[in-house]
Amino acid sequence: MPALIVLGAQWGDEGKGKVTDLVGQDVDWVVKFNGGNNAGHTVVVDGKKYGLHLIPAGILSKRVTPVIGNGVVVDLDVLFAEIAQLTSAGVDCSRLRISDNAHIIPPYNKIMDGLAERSLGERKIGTTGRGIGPTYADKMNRIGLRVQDLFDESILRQKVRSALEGKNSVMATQFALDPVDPEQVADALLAYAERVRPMVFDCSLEVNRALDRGETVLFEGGQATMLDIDHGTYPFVTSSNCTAGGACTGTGVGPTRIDRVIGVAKAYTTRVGEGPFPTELMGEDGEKLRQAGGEFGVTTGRPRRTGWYDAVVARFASRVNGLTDLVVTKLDVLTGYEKIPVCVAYDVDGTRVDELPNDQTAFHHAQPIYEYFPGWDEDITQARTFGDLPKNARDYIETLEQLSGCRISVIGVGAERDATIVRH
Ligand code: 2SA
Ligand code: GDP
Ligand code: MG
Repeated sequence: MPALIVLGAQWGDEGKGKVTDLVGQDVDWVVKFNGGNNAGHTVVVDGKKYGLHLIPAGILSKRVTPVIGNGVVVDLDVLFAEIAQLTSAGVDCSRLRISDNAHIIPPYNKIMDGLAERSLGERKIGTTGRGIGPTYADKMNRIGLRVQDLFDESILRQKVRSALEGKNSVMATQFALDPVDPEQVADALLAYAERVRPMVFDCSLEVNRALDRGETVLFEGGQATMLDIDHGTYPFVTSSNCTAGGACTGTGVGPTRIDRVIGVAKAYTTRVGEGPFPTELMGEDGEKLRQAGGEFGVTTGRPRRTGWYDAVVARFASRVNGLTDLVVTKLDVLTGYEKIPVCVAYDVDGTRVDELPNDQTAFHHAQPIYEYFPGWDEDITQARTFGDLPKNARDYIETLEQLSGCRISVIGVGAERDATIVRH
């Protein structure tokens, strides 16, 4: 299995960090291909909890070279704060590599993120406020700053000045804010240059060379399929390609080199931020699942919206990513329910729909059609083989597998690295 992608199959926080860490024990490289410090992964190893945002979860495995690919957006303050935090927790960060083509999140884009949300008012996206959207917008607008610009002062200064021309005028005219001084921004970024330099490399060249040598590479996706800028619930999405194609564009590795695409889904569903969510539970029922699953944002602490497993979303994720495997996490959280509903299709204005509607209004109107499956009361957190699970839990997994159109290879029954059942 030389090259595999691990990505989110729902709206994020499926437990990709844990899966990457687990699979990362057996790979040589972990390459993050999209997103930035909007991501939040909690990984628990030997009872110790690590909160990761920008640095790939592979950092926790000693044999891995962790890489921040060209598709990632990098906040340098966060990068060095995270390195300092991990180092003080005893994690060796000296192997970290960063693509010279990765884009930098300049401080003014955090301001722009907040202003954009303010302007949208009730139609706001519910972003993490980390400057992600404006930085990807700058990239597409060809006014972005790349890591390699840190090593050419005059180019960097010129780029910051020209990016700020338009933004300062928006800030002044629409929000009565003082202009941001381009020279101060450039000074602050340039101050990082010599610390960044030893980490910088040609991601495409080196990762392809590693594959040529027969080394194994895990491509780590941030956010998730339903938050993908092209395939997600636009405009309530993040600003990058979180789906499998993003692993190629975000690293410079061609699709013919990828062997497996692993989607991670919870045994139920969560979403943080605004936007449609057909199986969402409101009130007490939603709160019960939130508490049972500890569903609070790792980056912002926001309570996550919770709901039942949506097999329509899973089938969609299988299709757009070409999934070879599904990992279902947090099965333990469903212990104690008498009956577990699973959304098998939608009712859209009186018509049954089996595939995810592309039409945004249809998706906003989608009502879940549930089938109900018997639950279990036994504690399953110590189960380590499929046979250790109670029959109803096994049946639930087999039902999800059949409805999702993808084999379920791995099941999570707890946050710890070893609280995992490998099936195939
Ligand atoms: P942004 O900041 O521009 O990427 O926000 C756009 C939408 O993408 C969602 N988004 C996320 N959804 C789930 N988890 C994310 N990471 C953190 C975590 C979230 C947190 O792991 O818990 O701590 O709040 C993440 N990052 C972005 C976001 O909610 C918007 O809907
Ligand atoms: P990511 O963004 O996809 O990496 O997911 P997060 O780390 O944001 O959220 C997943 C949460 O679930 C984390 O707190 C994990 O420690 C936890 N977790 C992962 N897998 C399991 C599991 O199988 N069972 C339980 N109970 N918790 C899990
Ligand atoms: Mg997360």
